[in-house]
Amino acid sequence: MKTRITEILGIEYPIIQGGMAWVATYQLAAAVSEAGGLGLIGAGGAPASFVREQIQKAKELTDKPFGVNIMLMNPEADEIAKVIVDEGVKVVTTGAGNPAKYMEMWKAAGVKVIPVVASVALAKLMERGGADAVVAEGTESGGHIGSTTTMALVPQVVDAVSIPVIAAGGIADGRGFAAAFMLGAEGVQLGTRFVVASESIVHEKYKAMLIKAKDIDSAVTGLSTGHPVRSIRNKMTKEYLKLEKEGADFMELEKMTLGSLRKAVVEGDVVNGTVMAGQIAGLVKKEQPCKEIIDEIMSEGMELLNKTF
Ligand code: TUI
Repeated sequence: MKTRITEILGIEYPIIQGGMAWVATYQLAAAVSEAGGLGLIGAGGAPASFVREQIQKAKELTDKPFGVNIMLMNPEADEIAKVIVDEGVKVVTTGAGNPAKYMEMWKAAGVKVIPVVASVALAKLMERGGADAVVAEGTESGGHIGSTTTMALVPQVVDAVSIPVIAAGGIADGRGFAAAFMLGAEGVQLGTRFVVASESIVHEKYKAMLIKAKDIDSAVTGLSTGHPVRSIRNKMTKEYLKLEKEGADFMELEKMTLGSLRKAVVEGDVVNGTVMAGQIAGLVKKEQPCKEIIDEIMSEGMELLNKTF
């Protein structure tokens, strides 16, 4: 399958693995790239030195292109932006902000730049700034989210820009893949499905919680702070939402979430930690290798796209 995304990125299948903080390590990124998709290392809140090591380790595991996702609220975002150029990373995606100030440096170094956007306005701004593509991410996603659904967002972004659009949010199988293409997307980005991949280093209790999760098991915290985050409902989200309802101040709420994703991913504390996941978690049924996930999505997706009614 050929789309502008496979061409620009030099990959076999238009499937991108989300750059999830703590989850998207070099092991996962390399496995997805080896399987013909685009793997991403998620910089999350990590220091630049850690991101550099991750990039170097990924290079040892694969000769295929992979990328790095920069979470723009990271205090070391400026340094990480430079590490990407230094290490010759081919693709960068950005989340949770506007990457305009790095665009010139990345473009000059030949890095493909793909900002994640949750609105038409930001998509247009990114296109004007020189982005090679955008990920239009709906509110069904896990982690930091916008408010528009994938179904509504993707076709509106497709109509508003001429660069290719990658759909994200609520996609986990061949049906979601086919639906995204029907909306005009030329690629898809999946997060939740790859969290439970065999190559994903997240704690087994985190994987088990996603595999058990149903359609309505996620909650959105942080609406009052302007940084909404979707995760699986647990003691942590209950307490956070209670404090939010009581009108707790920003610093008090922030203190609660500090280190909470690490707690769930690394320590397996899925009670007091933050178990970020998308609304599609109910569709994620088992742990499998990245190659199997990608092959399954491609065969099911292509069959649907070729079907005539
Ligand atoms: O970034 C994400 N998802 C994330 S980041 C993350 S790390 C984190 N941990 C705890 C609290 C907060 C974050 C976990 N998941 N997705 C991409 C995305 N970006 N979704 C929405 C946006 C976005 C939101 C606002 C992009 C831009 C924006 O504002 C633009 C501006 O002009 O500032």
